[in-house]
Amino acid sequence: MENSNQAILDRILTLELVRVTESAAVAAARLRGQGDEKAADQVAVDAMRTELNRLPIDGKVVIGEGERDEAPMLYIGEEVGTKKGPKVDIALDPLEGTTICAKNLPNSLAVIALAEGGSLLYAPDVYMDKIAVGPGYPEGIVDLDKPAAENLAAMAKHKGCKVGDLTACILDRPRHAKIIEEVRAAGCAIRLIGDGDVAGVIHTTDPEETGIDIYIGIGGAPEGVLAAAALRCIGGQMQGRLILDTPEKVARAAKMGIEDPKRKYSMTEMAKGDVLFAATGVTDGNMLDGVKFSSSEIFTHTIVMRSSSKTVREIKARHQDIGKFG
Ligand code: VTB
Repeated sequence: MENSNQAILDRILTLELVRVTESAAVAAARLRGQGDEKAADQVAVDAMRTELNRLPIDGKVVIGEGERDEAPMLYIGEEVGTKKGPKVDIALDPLEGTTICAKNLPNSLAVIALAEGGSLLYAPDVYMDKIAVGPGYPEGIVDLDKPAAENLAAMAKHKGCKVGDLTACILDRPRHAKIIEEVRAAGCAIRLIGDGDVAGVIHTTDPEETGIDIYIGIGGAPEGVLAAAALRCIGGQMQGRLILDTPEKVARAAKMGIEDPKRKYSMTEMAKGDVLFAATGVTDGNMLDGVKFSSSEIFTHTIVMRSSSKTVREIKARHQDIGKFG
């Protein structure tokens, strides 16, 4: 398989993907702190789409900016790429954390995942209940359906530390009041984040660097699939369950092929097959630096990885041809 044309192309694509997220990140970074989420998102979408259409792929957006009638660009089902290349599914978020970018707070990212056609979960834009931990734990160490205290105790036992030495990352939302209370009662530290749970999940893969051991809570389902794609590449465990709490959502999900509305998905069920993932920092974050501008250069910091080889590359780029970013 590694010597087939497809595999060689995928290896090249891994690096090509960097240009795609770099371009979106630079565009969004120009609008950091401007308080205009929509404008920042729009420029990121435009830049990502332009770069994607240069890639030698026959790509289909499966997780994108929204349904076709609500998103003019990078909508679910849009075909991208030169069409001269492998059939691939694409999940993307040109600006994950629009609010954090608009406020210039940490951890907004430009993100993309690319996988063999048919291997990403076609998730509707609803909420997903998620739990994620990084590599190094035995399979099944945590479970979405177990109480937080039990999950945290199992992690601490495996690590040989106290629950109080662990930190959980949770989106700061009223819907999380109960889980926050449970985690605090267990003695675990919490980092409450305003937005950006793709970064929150990825941060579990390097607790020493990020200070995050586990991600818990309800965020967007599209972000869940993107995060699962990332963990597939670095290692770690994740489970997700779509929140289909109205007949309308159940019907929408059914149209996308989801038969069991209560199903708990493993990481591999959300992103199977060979997956490529890239993220470039827009604002400074715990793992990635944000874009930096000088009069003659632009600096970007990107993480790019591939599930089949588990290679994780960090690319710090200096762009002197700043005109290419428009
Ligand atoms: C998360 C987070 C996103 O939405 O998925 C969150 O990753 C969940 O939705 O950055 P609510 O904001 O409705 O709670 C974002 O914050 C924004 O897309």
